[in-house]
Amino acid sequence: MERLAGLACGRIRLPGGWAGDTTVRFSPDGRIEAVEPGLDPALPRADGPVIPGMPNLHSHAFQRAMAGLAERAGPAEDSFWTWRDTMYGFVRRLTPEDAQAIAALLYSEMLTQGYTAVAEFHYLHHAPDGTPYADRAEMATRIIAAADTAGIGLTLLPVLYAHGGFGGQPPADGQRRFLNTPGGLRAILDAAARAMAGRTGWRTGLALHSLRAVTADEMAAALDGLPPGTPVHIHIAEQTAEVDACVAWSGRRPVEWLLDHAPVSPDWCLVHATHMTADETAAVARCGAVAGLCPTTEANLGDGLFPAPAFLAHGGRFGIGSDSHISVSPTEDLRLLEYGQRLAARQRNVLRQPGEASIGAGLYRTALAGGTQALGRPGTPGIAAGQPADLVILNPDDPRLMGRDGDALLDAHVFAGSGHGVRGVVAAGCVVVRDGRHVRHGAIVAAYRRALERLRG
Ligand code: NGQ
Ligand code: ZN
Repeated sequence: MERLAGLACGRIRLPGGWAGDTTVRFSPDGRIEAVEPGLDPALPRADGPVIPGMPNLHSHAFQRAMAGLAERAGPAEDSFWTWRDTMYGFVRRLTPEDAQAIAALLYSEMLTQGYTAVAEFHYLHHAPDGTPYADRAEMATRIIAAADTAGIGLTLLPVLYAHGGFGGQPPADGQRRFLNTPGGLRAILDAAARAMAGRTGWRTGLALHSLRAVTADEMAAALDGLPPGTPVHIHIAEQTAEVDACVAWSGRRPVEWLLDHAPVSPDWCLVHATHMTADETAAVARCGAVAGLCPTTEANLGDGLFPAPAFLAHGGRFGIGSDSHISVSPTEDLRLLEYGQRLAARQRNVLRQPGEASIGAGLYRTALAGGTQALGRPGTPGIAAGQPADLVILNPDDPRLMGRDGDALLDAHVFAGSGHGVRGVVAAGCVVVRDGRHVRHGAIVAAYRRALERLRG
């Protein structure tokens, strides 16, 4: 992949707002070194307006290959839980090679849509019968290899998954590939951290699958000794049945229980957090954790609506993720986030950010900040010195974007349907998307096709 020394940009969205002629210089390891006024003629020229790449804060890569396969009505009422059974059936046959091919395809798709980094919530650890692979980190290594192939930034979150329900219930058969003790998980984490060393912006963190999957003691053991600044992600309060089961077990709702029993801080990302009371909503906002919103998956699985207006009113932070990858588009997820609220409130322009009239630009900026925080990337989010050089070049020839400038461009990019809005993408200083295509498209798609054939055979 071509590594750039920088980019000369005629229009660019910087942390402080839109700017004209600007030079962004990259260090040899792919970080932004300086942002300077003027166009350096020695550097390549961006052939469209430049915006920061979006972090994707929640992904289960393997699920991309089952997108669309759970849209057939079953014998009884379908739900999140029947979808989950389909997913368990799907992972039964998946090999490490398959997982790598699917992840590489997915990550290349993310890049072409303008996601430049991903937090992989990785729980598919073991062989189909639940035996760890000879290398316990085999599956983690496949994710790392896939991110390398695609050239996306990676925050790898090996997931602690130990039980099948609240209070340490035994796991189901379909969950065997996911299971670890805190010690087993730590081994995967350490191996992954070694394998990932040296890549710009890459890091590990820790995930707890859900309060259904870990006991209080296991959670404490997993968190013990984690350096401050390490991202900690957890699925929480996605489904009302989960809330009911949590109350039946503990007398507390999931978010309430978590805030009482865990050191939830800005290092944490509460994925979904759909079902919260007003008090829970305010408390999560106040503690500075990021709400990890995945609107297309949450809609696809019939979760419910996140209380976004109240959460934002309390200063809450959020980012977006594509989760099950029923959609792999940051603009589609941002749009649905706003549309869900419009449908519920019967209003327009609901999720406005303080001091910002533009809904598209406000959502983009806020999700960028929340995603950067959730991926464990310190510093000013976006196109700023010290950050990985993750830039998206919009396509001024896309009719949806023609004649638009500044925040109106972001409003059109987010809201005006789908098109070919992304022309080029630079991730950690390397050109990964050119003319709307991933630079390794052919080889990545061929490997994906072979994996699908294997899975079908
Ligand atoms: C997952 N996905 O782990 O893939 C979950 C479903 C579960 C979402 N929550 C499985 N969207 O929660 O047990
Ligand atoms: Zn998830």
